[in-house]
This record gives sequence, structure tokens and C-alpha cells, in this order.
Amino acid sequence: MQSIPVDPTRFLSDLHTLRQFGGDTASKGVRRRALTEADIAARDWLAGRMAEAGLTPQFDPVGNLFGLVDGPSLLIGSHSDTQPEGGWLDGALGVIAALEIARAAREAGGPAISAVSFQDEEGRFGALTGSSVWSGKLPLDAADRLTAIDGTGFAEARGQLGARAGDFVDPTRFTGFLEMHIEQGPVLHMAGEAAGVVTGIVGLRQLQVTVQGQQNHAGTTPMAHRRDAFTVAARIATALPDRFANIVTPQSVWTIGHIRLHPGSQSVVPGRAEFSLQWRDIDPDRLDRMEAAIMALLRDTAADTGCEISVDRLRHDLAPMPMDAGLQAALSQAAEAVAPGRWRAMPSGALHDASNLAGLMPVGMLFVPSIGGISHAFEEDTDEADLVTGLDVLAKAASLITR
Ligand code: HGY
Ligand code: MN
Ligand code: MN
Repeated sequence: MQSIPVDPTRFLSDLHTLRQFGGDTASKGVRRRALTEADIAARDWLAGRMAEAGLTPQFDPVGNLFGLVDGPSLLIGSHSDTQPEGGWLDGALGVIAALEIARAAREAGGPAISAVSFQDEEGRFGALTGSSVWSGKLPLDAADRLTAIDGTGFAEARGQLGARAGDFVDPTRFTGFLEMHIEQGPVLHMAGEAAGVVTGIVGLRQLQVTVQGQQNHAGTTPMAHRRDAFTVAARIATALPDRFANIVTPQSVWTIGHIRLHPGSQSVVPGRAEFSLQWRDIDPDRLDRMEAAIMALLRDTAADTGCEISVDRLRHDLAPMPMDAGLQAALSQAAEAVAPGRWRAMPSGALHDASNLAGLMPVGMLFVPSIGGISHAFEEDTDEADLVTGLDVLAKAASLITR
């Protein structure tokens, strides 16, 4: 089967170079939050590698970085920003695989392949912010009102791009989108398999919940007289499993990932607790039922405790998104050719920029194994042989798709 003649050594070398930007000294992990100095420096390096590969680098107004070929092309890519304590492969793998395949395609005289690194996939400001704005799902003025946990505004942060920022790239120039990504879960690694052809990406919803109790003295306030905002927040967190019992499946997930107590002093009963509550599922109807259960729980808790409980939608909803059947077929054919019998079709419990592009063009995703299923942590890793296998599958699939 014909493929694009990729260079695994060059691919791995670029992957390890990208890891240096914001690299942790004691692990392979990375700190490269969206639009920080490390992120922008990494994108400047990437733009240089794109130019050396004969692609035309173009930053758009929100920091998405494209490596373009003239005319219609298949777009391949992911994101190069990370979580606060990120793994070296989350996003970066798909960006460097895109660079290598686009570069090798140009060296071979075709097919026409462009590359992209989207901005703020990891939600320092919103959720999949760069691809949400680019795909038209999030208006730029709404994105500019987003703020990071440290109070930095998105408008202020993207202003650091300075003269780099060009126009938005027209999505209609692309014939489809492929994203390779680490699985970030345990399935492939536990099964000893090399590749996952993604069938669909979960939907996500997220609320910012504020519990307003009564700030008070930690020594003189009897327990029965307290309206302790943290205790009420904890009560909500521990009540969720029961409220979800008849709604969720083993694939449904919910997370309280960030909580802030006011005033945050050891000798003060916290008067206010603000926490994020995120839930995900592949079924939109189940997302609705989970939301109804959450709102009922918040109402009941407010009535029982006398605390005021309010919610804000932290980010725009992300609907569950099926992957294109044709691209799934090409990825499956390529996986069977490269790793016969060592691949599977599977859903994605993680979000990806591919979700945002699915409404604009045919979209497909490919997973490679995560050792121990660990991700969003410095320990995230994948055997280099599996990285190269993934690159070979992706290159073959790209060759099939563009034939
Ligand atoms: O949260 C996610 O699923 C993605 O990895 N940012
Ligand atoms: Mn990612
Ligand atoms: Mn991630």
C-alpha cells in the first residue's frame, strides 16, 4: 500500500525538541500554558520548522499556527499548549506528526497536506478556545471576555502575539482534518494494542458553582450554627453519585477540578466556596439528564443549608461529536496494514480540537497507547515504537484519503 515516506528519526527529534519549551527539569513533563512565554516560543520554533519544510507559517489572531500549502489540502494537526503540569505528548504528538507528514509529502511531490497547532486546547481561558473561535463556535469578542484562573484576560494574553498575528485562515481551503493523539486512558496499553481509530468524541458541560455561606470565627462558632461554604460544597460533591445513579453509565464522568475558598484562612469558617463542576458523556440526552440532576441537587442543598447557591456556565457547551465514517475507514485500513490485529475502534473520553472541526469538514482521529493510561500529569508517556507506528498509520491513512 502506497504511503507518504515519513522520516521517524526526524519526527522523534522534533518531538523531543518541542518538549524543551517549558520542559520540567525532573521529568519528561511540560509546563506550556496557552499564550505564555514558553507557548509562544514553542510556536515560533514550530513556525520556523514549518518554513524549513516549505510550508507557509501563519498565526491567526488567537494564536492558532498553521503551516500551509497552496490550494486545497488535507489539514493534519492538534495543539501544542499544555495543562499546568502537562505531559510531553498531549497535543504535541499530533502537531509534530502533522509537520512530519506535511514535510514528507512536499519532499515526495505530494499530496497537498497542511499542518496546524491550535491554541488553548487545554482551556487556560475557555475550552478548545483556539479551534472554537476558528470554527466559528465561539465569537472572538466572547473569547476576549474569558479569563484564566490567575485573572489574565484572553484579549490581553493574545495581545502578546504582536505582529505575528495574521488573518484567520479560511476553513474551506481544507478537504478534511486528521488528528493523532495519545489515548490518555488505559485501554490500548492494557490490551497491548498499537492504535485506536476514534468513533466519536464525548460532549462536555461545565458550571462554576458558588456557595455563599457565613464567614465566621473558627473557634467561637458552634458547629450547629455554622454555614460553612466548604462543608456545603463537599456535601454537593459527595451527593452526586447517588443523584446520578439511575442516569449514568460506566463511561460517564464528572469532575470538580478547581475550588477556591474565601477568605482562605485556617482560623476562619469559609463564607464562600467557588468550584468548577464538569461532566462528560457521549450521549447528549444523558448530558441533559445529568444537568437536571445537578440543578435539583443544588436547589435541595440550598433549601437544607440556608446557603445561597448560584451557577455560571464557565464555558460554552461542547456537543458529542461522531467522527467521519470515510476517514474512520481509511484509518482502519491503514491500521490493519501497519499493525494487523493490534488496533481497535473506540470512543474518546477526552476532548479534542477535532470536535470543533467536525461541523466544517470530514474529521478523523487516531490514538496511540498511553503507558498506564496516565495523562495530564508529568508521568504521561508512550513507547517510542508506538509513536512511530502511529505516525506510519497516520501517513498511510493520509495517503489513502488524498488519493
Ligand atoms: O480535557 C480534555 O479532555 C482535553 O485533554 N483538554
Ligand atoms: Mn490534548
Ligand atoms: Mn489535554
